[in-house]
Amino acid sequence: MFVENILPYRSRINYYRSQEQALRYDETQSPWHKSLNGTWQFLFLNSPSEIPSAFYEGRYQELSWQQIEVPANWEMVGFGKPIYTNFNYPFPLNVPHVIDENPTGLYYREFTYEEGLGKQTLRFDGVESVFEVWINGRYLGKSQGSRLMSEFDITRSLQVGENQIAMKVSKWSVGSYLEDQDMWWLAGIPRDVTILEEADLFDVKVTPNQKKGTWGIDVALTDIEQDYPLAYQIFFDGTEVLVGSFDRCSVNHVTINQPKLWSDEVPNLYTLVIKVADEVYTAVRFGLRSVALIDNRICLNGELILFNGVNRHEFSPENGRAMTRNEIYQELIAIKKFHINAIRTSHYPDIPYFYDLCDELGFLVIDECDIETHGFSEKDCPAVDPFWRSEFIRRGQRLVHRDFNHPSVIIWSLGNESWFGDNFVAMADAMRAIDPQRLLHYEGDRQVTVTDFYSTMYTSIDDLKKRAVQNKTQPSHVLCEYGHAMGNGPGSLLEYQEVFENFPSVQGGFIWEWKDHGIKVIEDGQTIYKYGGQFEETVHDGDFIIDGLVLPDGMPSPGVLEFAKVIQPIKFYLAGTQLVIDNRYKFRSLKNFTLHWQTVDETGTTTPLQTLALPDVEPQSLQLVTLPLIADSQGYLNVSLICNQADGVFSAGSIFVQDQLVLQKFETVTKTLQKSENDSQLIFTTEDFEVVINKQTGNISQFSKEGQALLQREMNLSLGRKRISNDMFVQPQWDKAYLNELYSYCDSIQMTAEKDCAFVIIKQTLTPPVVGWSLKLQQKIQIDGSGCHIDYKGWFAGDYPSEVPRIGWELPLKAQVTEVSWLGNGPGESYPDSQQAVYFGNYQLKGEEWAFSYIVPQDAGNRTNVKEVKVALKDQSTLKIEGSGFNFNVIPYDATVNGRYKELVNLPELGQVLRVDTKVRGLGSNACGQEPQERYKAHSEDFKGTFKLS
Ligand code: IPT
Repeated sequence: MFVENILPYRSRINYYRSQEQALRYDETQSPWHKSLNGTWQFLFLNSPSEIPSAFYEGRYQELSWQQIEVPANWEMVGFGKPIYTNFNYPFPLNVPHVIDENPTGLYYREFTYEEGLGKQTLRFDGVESVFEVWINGRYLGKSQGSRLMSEFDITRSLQVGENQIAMKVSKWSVGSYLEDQDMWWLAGIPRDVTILEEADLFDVKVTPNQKKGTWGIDVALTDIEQDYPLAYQIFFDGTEVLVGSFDRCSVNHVTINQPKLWSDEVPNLYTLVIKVADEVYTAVRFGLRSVALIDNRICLNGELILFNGVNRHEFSPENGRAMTRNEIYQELIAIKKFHINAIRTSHYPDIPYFYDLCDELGFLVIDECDIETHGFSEKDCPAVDPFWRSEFIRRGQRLVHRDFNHPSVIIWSLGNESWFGDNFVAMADAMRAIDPQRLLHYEGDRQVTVTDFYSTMYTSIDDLKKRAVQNKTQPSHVLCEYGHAMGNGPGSLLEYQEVFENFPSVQGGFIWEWKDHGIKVIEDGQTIYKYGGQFEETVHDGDFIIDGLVLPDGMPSPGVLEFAKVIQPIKFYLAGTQLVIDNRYKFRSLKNFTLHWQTVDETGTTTPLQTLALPDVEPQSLQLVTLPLIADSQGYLNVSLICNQADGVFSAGSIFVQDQLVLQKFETVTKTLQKSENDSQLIFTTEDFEVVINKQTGNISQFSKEGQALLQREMNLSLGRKRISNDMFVQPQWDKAYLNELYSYCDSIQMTAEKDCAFVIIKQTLTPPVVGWSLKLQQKIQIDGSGCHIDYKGWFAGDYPSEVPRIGWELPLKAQVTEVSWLGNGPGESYPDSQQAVYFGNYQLKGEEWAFSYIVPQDAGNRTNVKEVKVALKDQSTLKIEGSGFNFNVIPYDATVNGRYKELVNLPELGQVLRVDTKVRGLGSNACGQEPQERYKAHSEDFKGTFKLS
């Protein structure tokens, strides 16, 4: 019912006449490749029942033909009309029947055939949606699966001299039930038709592999009667790096010395050229790369992948799905220029040339099968109906075979929006049997039963974080669609990106979608782009097809500029008077860039552009760069990296990345800085200060001033406070969540240190015992002669309480506080909803005067809107804290408020704990009345703050 006489599935093989030709990898230049693209005779009918008998009887000359080009979707060249639906089917759901009103095209052409090699194959890269084919009047076979390759053996059908080929193509088929993608319903022959001259090698499959530190490839050869050995050569960058011969008809292992790995960042490609017979060569381009789950995380060459991707439909406003090579090339160049690293081929396999370019340019591809049954209800969807089982399996197998050799394809996707059922289970098994290496994706597999990771669409940031508690046994989460780019949009991309970058289990996503697919029409001399409902469709979904980051003609929208900035692989920060460059690439260092910079003051006046040659910056590392002039500048700093020479798709002289930073007023105290490190600590020392960072927890474990250590134990971010009487109803929830006992793990530390400054980025996870929630924290710490600057951001994850008593840092001191002087609200205490009797100013109090003493001890002593505090300690040391309006408090050590002080409370002499809080909950009257108003609560939302210790 689905296919007849098609050849067994295999890779999309091509033959060349010489080794040089094989290396050029352009099948269209090979004499063993005869294209049947071009002008065909065409007869367009409203239904297959109108097909004249002369066609079936091979009396082609009797028909009154029109003409059409192949490849083309016939609706795009004046035959029939396109229909746009999102998930509704434009025909009745009556499986397996096909309506009689079924636009059908008869195709016919003649071609000359000269004797070639021993075997001839007729290859169709895609016909929508079903076709039958005749050679010289004899029926050859049938196929469907619109975006899949079908091949037929025509060795015995051809004759030397003139030949005829005829095809019947229909828009609707039983296969259409599986092709309900959100796109235009189009028909015809939108992809290449080719006759291949073949020698006796049927298939070559190259699998990169890494064993015990060596890289190589497994080459699986499938032949028919081939005599061995077969000579091969391997080339890299046009140079032969290996020669040898394959001596058996199965899997041959080849080791590759000095391997150059493939990645989306550095797409190194090798070419394997096999001499199959005299003047017959085949070539496979391959990349050495590994794709694997490591602790459930999706990794490329051992490094965590972050998908900064787009969904891409294959569509051109002029040609529909019959995109030309040039259109595909221009589009991929544009995508690459926006630093997008991944493409999901929504929702079907693309034109083969697309994958060659992805290998070459460096994209991570989720290669999606041609299955979507969105318009069915879950109960009777094809995924659960045994009728469709074999076709699900067949489509999966055809996809994996066809694209097997492409390094860019790292994940197979079973399809889109088709619910879930046994047919997907069988399909996944069949795909893994052919390719056990790559990972499987399918969004409909909500329980991750056959797939390798969890995939959802348009999930809210809150829901992403709810699921993202740190747990190695939990499958990763990828948003196969998010950021709906319809019309003006999408927004909130930065907030998504922060979650992707800080939660290793959330590995990024794919914007819906790259391009608007309007159809270009010239009306009254004006170019317009039509969408659903503008072609007299009865069922349609309007402008839901105009939902891309770029317009139909490729014009970038503001949305794509925003996306490119948000995902930029290089970030910039200011560390006082210096610039920090953060190279987030996993595999490529930054070489050959010039930094351009200038400042912009509050009136918009810019300083002249300055340039600076950049030092090389290693992948995943930070680099401090001194910009001498910005010391007393105010306003903004504009920076950009300019390519000194062509860099991938970027031409020499073009802007690679850019940013604008806010200049902070900065006290410059230049003191020599020393850095040292041991297994558990990073230590930074200047003449006046020493900062020690605990590499296990990621916290500052000691801050010393003039040789005197101030901290009793490490600083830590905490949420608890001693119960306030009016917190009596909310406190039990906080206790249940173990809010007062957060343990800290360091996820990563990055550092750059120059002679007078160090800059450290620390990512941490804070977790309570027992319960399933956590906090992600990111600290940027700058240490220099003026002290230690801490800039932090945090995100709640998992099943966390919706509000907390406070959010901020505790600094457990060694010695008693004798005096506090501060600039902020005072002199008495204040809380967010109780601040009328305090006044901003400079104040000073003795340690014992700090907090009001309630009969029932409870949290007291908070000061709001504090900009600067000086604390004098009993051991004669002092500590200064500066910030912009924080909450400040001095409290006694109390293990019930911070479980981490348990081991300290019995010490003979203890200091106090300083708090520098970004949020504090108001007081309210809830013991008997109301909770604090919402605006005075400390909601468990993303938070941030900055302060300086000196
Ligand atoms: C989702 C589809 O997968 C995609 O093809 C597109 O239609 C998109 O929506 C909307 O533009 S499905 C939706 C029900 C989330």
